Amino acid sequence: MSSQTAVSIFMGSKSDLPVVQAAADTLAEFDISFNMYILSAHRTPEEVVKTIKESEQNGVKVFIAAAGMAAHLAGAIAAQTTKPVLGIPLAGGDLDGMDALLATVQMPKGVPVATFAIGKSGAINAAICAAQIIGTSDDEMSKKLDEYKIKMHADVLEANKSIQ
Ligand code: RP5
Repeated sequence: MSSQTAVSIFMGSKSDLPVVQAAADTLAEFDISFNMYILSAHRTPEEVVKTIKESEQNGVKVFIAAAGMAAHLAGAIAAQTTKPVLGIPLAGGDLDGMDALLATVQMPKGVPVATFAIGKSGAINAAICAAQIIGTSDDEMSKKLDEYKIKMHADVLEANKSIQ
């Protein structure tokens, strides 16, 4: 484990990794240091708490948590930290992610979890939001975010041009 890490990504199961990888890849695009953990609010609750504390000692500024079904992981992390917690609801159960979306977004007052779209888009946006949080006190990160937006704009115009 590195001594200074900006983001900790938690996911509830190894089965979540293919989607959560999009968050990791996006953080890497922004050169943000992170650690990733497969730990479950229900199956390994003590290890979740221990890893939150270790993350904070390592200087983590933002937590990202992805889980499906009852999806208590983001809320369980928010219960233990005052750092921002970004929740990614995942599809996988019979309810296709609606279960995880509601579980992640419906936090009681005083314990916020910023909740993103279900699945890969949510994973990417959670990572961009982590970059934005870091960018509030880091001009270089803020510049990278400006460049990201400019490229997105150019890509859409290019796609439009390609079908004319
Ligand atoms: C959640 O239950 C996990 O985040 C995962 O999305 C879902 C199913 O887990 P597995 O049964 O695939 O381990 O806790």
